[in-house]
Amino acid sequence: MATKKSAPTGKQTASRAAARNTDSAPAKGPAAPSDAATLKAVATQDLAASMPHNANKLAQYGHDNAVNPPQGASSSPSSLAATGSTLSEENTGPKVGSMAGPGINATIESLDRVRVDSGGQMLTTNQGVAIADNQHSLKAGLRGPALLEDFILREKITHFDHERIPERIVHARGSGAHGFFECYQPQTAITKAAPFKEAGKITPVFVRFSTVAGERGSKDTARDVRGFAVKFYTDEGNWDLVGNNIPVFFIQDAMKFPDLVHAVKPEPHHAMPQAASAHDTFWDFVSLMPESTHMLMWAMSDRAIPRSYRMMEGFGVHSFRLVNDAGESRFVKFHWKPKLGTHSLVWDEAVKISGADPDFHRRDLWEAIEAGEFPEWELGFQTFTEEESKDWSFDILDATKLIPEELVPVQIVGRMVLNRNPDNFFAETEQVAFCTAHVVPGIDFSNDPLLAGRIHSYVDTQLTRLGGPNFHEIPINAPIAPVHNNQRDGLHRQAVPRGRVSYEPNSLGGGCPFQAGAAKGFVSFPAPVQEDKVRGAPEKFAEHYAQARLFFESQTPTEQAHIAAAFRFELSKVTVPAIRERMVAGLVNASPALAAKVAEGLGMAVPDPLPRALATPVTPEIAQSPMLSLMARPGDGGIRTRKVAILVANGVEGTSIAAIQKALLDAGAVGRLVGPRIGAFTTASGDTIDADCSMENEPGFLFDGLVLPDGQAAVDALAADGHTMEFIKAQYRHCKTLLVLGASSALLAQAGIESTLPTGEADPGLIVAAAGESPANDFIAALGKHRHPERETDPPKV
Ligand code: HDE
Repeated sequence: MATKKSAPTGKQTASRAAARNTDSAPAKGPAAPSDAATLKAVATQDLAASMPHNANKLAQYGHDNAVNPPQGASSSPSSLAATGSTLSEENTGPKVGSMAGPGINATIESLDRVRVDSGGQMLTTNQGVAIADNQHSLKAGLRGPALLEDFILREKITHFDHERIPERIVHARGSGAHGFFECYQPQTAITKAAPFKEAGKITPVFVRFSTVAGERGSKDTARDVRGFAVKFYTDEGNWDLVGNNIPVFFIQDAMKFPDLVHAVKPEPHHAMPQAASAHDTFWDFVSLMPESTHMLMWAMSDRAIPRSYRMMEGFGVHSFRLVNDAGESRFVKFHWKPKLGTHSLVWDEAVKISGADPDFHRRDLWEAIEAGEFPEWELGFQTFTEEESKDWSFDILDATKLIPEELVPVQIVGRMVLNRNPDNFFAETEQVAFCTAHVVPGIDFSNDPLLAGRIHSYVDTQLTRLGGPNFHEIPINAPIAPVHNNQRDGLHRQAVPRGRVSYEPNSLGGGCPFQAGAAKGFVSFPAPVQEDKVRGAPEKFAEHYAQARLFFESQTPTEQAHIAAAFRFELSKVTVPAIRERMVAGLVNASPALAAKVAEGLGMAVPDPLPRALATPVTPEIAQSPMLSLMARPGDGGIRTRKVAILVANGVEGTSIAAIQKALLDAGAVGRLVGPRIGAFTTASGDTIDADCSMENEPGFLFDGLVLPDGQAAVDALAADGHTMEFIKAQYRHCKTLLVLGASSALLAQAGIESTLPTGEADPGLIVAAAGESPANDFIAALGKHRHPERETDPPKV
């Protein structure tokens, strides 16, 4: 039934007409709302009028404001209509969803929003149109030409054509995982940073480990620095701790980074070698950059060939600042300490693994997480003041120097657990964008000139790599803290901001979003700056060798031997003798003993030392730092996640094999049955066992330990297969643990392996058991040592 409306008065009609205009309005707005449009006009007028002047402006000057900015003035509208974009904003539907509540930015809600599960679903185009036939192009007749009209084919091929994005210029090869950081004790006395506010506080993280030099498809086990980048999704914004597994760096100033990277990357004329520093241009550059010597010691040590991402330390490298609520600041160096201890490969092993399994580290991380063996690190702070650091022999702004743990102990503040593999490598691991500029209140920068360049570089590089300025909205990069600002538009924009205000100050948005002020917002620590504008480096940066020596002299003899062998290998690959000579001349300044060893290995005389930039050597605070040795952190001696090969063939003595496999599984290790081929084998007692890998598809150096079985027929079969000898020799040469059961001691003899060490003492990694003995416990204990370097000779005997 139609209702009769009363005729509008002239005044109402005028104000309603005015409220429907977008280009002019009378001197006075409507006095009272009579419909939605006038309500919006009234509310807008009231909101603008509630800010008769810019209250923020009055307090914007002077030092006090600079260090303690106030929160911005804001006012709330009487109706959300005042700040909305449209009158119809409250219309909801499956496409537009329901209107975001005040202050909510739906683009940063749970990733479920963007997760896709195609289970039980039919194929569609990107427009959601169901595809009837995914096998054929559209043609004029069964044997006729393909038609341009085929939008389904063109959409599919066009998308495919653009499926690759530029790889990272450095750290292209990497693997990632989700997890959390848990704070042990509040650190509020030294920092107000969100993750450290309460005991037990959980902050989600995403971590990406990487190599530096190789391209995206390169091998995992290259000799290289490893990236260790952690994105903390804190409730006060994202904090990225973009570190490495080595606490120092090659260069002191960002100005030299492109030179360093050009030198280490494949040489520009023939694009070789891939993922390797063992070539002319790298050694040419670093031998001309004596500040690199310390980092080279680390890069030539076994730190550069980790056994697993799970078994390496991480370091923030630069000095950063912590700032507390009272505005007080201390410097800090960040450390990640792996619960499994620090363990590495040996070079011969790394080279071989790179052929058999270039994804060795990616696979290891993935498998451990899928198996519920969640990798874990503890986070430590080394904190110190400017005053304390003044007298140190090195400058804390120099990223080629570390602070020995014996000088400033590391305080453990929490732990990080990685407990979830990404659902999709590209969407998460490839698209994640770390940036040293991503800090939160409570964390700040030092004036390290290397760090300054990084603060710029990371966002800049993503603009090309991720295709524009909105990469922060890609789900893996989006913070869980709400995002509200007046940045707008750009390629691939996801957020749909409400209203017409995209500037500040404003009154039409009630002043929102308003500046947070010092109480909640990020305020740079007001470190005084009062010097000449110069391009230069401080005096202490001229010292290049003291910490290289400290590092070398803090290593065990085996580690020192590996460093010398790595220099020998790398420099032997250099084709220009003058470069080799220059490099060894630099090493003389760091360690004459090391230089002599390297020179001997290269068949050259020890050259005169390079001239030093600093004539008088400094006296370092300490001469040895045992914590710099990989051996300082053996882990708990357990064998969880270690992989052990148990060789099998027809006629194998099955009972002892089953007992060992069970004992290994009970201890958290993975014992795999490896046969001359995969598939079923018959044991001596007629049972069937199944080999799930073969000596061909999983060679010996992929395993942490080896069990040689009892059973004469099996031993005979294995003895006749050349792979068996390679298997045994690789295990032995790489100082791993071998368990030799019963009849298989003949295989040891065939491989030319002595049952004792070169010294004549018993080999702790070689457990030989007579038939019927059950030496599982001895084997597991020896395996827990990871390696038995006592066995090692250079060159290897086997
Ligand atoms: Fe990086 N570095 N870097 N770097 N870096 C990049 O950023 C750069 C440096 C590190 O898993 C790039 O997103 C400059 C030190 C890691 O995605 C780029 C300088 C340390 C990762 C960049 C340095 C690092 C990168 C390439 C000298 C250890 C991988 C792609 C001033 C503290 C992060 C990207 C990931 C990646 C620049 C030196 C660690 C080009 C200019 C020192 C772990 O922006």
